[in-house]
Parts: sequence; C-alpha cells; structure tokens
Amino acid sequence: MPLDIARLREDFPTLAREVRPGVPLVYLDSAATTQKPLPVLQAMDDFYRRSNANIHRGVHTLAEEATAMYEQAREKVARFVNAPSVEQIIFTRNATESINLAAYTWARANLKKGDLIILTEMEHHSNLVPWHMLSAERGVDLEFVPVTDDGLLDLDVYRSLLTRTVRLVAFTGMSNVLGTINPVGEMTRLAHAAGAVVLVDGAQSVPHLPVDAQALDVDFLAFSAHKMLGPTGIGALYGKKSLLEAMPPFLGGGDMIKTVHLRNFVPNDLPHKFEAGTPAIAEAVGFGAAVDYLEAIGMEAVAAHEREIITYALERLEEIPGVKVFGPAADEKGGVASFTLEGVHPHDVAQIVDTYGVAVRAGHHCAQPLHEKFGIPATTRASFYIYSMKEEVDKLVAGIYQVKKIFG
Ligand code: C6P
Repeated sequence: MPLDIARLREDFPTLAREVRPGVPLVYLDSAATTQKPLPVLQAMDDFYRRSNANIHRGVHTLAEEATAMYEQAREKVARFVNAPSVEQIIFTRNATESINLAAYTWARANLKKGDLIILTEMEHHSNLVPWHMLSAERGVDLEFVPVTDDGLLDLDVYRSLLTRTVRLVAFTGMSNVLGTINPVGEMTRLAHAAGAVVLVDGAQSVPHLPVDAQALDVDFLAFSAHKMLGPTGIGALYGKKSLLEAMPPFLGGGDMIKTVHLRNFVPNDLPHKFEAGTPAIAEAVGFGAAVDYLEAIGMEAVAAHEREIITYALERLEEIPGVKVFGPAADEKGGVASFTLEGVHPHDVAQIVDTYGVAVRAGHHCAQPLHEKFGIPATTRASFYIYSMKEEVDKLVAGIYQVKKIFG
C-alpha cells in the first residue's frame, strides 16, 4: 500500500511552515537531518514534564521511571536493527562518535603499525578522519576502494585489496552524496573470509532501508537518531558482543564503572561500559519514539516511497539542459540527488532556490575526497524522506529553471 503522504505530513509541524510570508517550505535536505514528527516531540516533552530525573542512580520513582524509559529506548533501537541483545546497543552522541568509539577502543587495542584498513572513496569525513588520526598515531595503512564513474564501488579492486592481510574494512551503507546503496552483506562476507572486522557507517542506510545487523553479519554499525526522525544529540553503535566485551572503555567517568578506588577502577558491564556520565536521556526517549514511528510505517514502505521519489527526481532533473546528476541509476540508490548546473556555482543554485522556499544543501557534504575524485569542488544536493512529494521535486525543478534564467 502506498503511503498516505498528505496524512503523514500532518505529523510534521515544520513541513507546514512558510519560510517567508507566502512561501511554503519545501524541505529537500533530509540527508543532513530529518524533520521531527509530533510523537517524537511529544515523547520528549512528556519526559521533561513528567519523568525528568537522572538515570541508573536514584531509587526514587522519577529516577526509576526515567531509567526505564531510557532502557526501553535502547530495546526499541536494538529491535530496529535486529541486534541479538540490548547490551549490543551503545548510545553515543551521533554516528561520528560511534565510529570514533570503535576507532579509539577496538582499533587502538587491536591495530599496530603496518596493519591495513580498507575504506572507500565515497566515505563521509566521519569515516575517514578517525582513521587518518589512527594512521598518523600508529602507522596503520589505509587503502581505498575506488568509486566508478557511475558512482558504484569497484568490487574487483575491493577483492584484490582483500588478498592482502586486512584487519578492518570500514565503509558506508549508503553514500550521502551519490545515494549509492552498497552491497553490505556481500562486502561483509568477503571481508570476513579475508579475516577482517567490518564497520558499517549506517548514518544514511539505517534511516532509509531495512537494516538487519545479524543478517548482514556486520561487526559494528554506526548511526544517528537525527537522520531518522529523532532528535539531535544521540546516536548508536551496534557491535558484536565478543568484540564489545573485549574492548577497553572509551570515556571515563560516572556510570561506566562497577567500582572505583583511588588508584583503579573496574569497568561496568555492557552497554554501560561505554556510556560515561549523564547521557542524553530525553533524546533517547525521542529516539525510541522515532523508531516506533518508522516501524509503524515499515521500512520496506519507507524504501519504496523513496525509490518512487528518486526515480521521478532523476527523470525531472536530467531533462534540464546543463544539469548533471552524480551517482547510479534510481534502482541502485536511495533518496539523494547531487548535481551540478553548468556555469553556476552549487551555492548560488541553493541560494536562489531558497528564495522559492526550497531547502537543499550545497558544498562537498563532508565528502571532499569524493568530490575531488569527480573533479568538482561542490554539488547541490536534494535529499528525500518519507514525507517528500513529487510536487516538491517540481518546485526544485522550477527553481533551477529560474537559476538558469538569472545566469542567462
Ligand atoms: N551527513 C549530510 O548532510 P553525524 O553528523 O555524526 O550525525 O553523521 C555523520 C555522517 C556519517 N556518515 C554519513 C554517510 C553521513 O551522511 C553523515 C552525516 C550529513 O550528509 C551531515 S554532514
């Protein structure tokens, strides 16, 4: 059954606003962050109005209520990615912190000079810079799976890189620029056959596709709540239990310990070992509500809607003379269309369409090496989600024709 988008949009107060008098918002920047539905806003508001207390510390009613709400959110997130147990979901600030957690704990405990990490050319800076930093500190080697002209990973090169001794393969489930949906299961199988650990940056895939951590057999999966209808300030790292248990703690402080003495401490059990200090409690509650909202729709339906929108968007964008869209065809990508318009800087495109209410992102989208690969400094990017409509694509297209008119 197709989604009733008009009905669903009523849940998103932001989508009903005007950016200027008479100019309704056309929000095409969901890859940067999504809008938030009323159940998420209400869950967080209710938490602060009724149950606000610190967690895992008090025995009073509110403290117990808050702790239960926080831990229920973890259960929901665990169920959403099909984690075998709740202890395997670590709450972090965002996908970036999740990747850094793995880099600072698992990688620093296990990798040494000369060890090889395979990344790809389409990675977000969040899945590059932590490994650059490790490489500078430890002398680990980095290799990159190339991106083909049509925006896919070159799996032949990947296979040949795996003939070397590889310790870690870290790659994105879906590119935030090209929209490419990578074959995570297949790449993981190959990496495991070569003896490597696999970290998937799920910042774009978990919000948009059904993602089953067990079926994919990934070792680590990083994602952010704010890209899947939840609040900013919270994300998660899923990890295999044996790896998480063997890893040293990340940050030190309250809650991540069992006992502390003047000269030593004993770390807490999973998942608390990796959650030092007062966490983002209300945000966890909002994250749980976002998961409920997405599950009620069904991730198959989310993906199908985005496929329909991106198919239409590619058709419409590609008919505009001078527009070049990057990345694969619609059947291999999620709801992301990054493009250039001949003779016009991507920032100018974004600024001019904004005068028509159309919110798109311009720049390198924190994937500068990928833009370098294509020999361009920047792109304009339209990105879609469950609330996106074909009429909004039409408004973007009309805006681009206005840009062309202005620039002659
Ligand atoms: N991409 C975009 O506009 P954080 O900021 O930690 O929530 O997510 C980081 C991140 C990691 N990987 C991928 C593939 C991403 O797309 C992002 C965030 C946003 O494309 C903001 S730069």
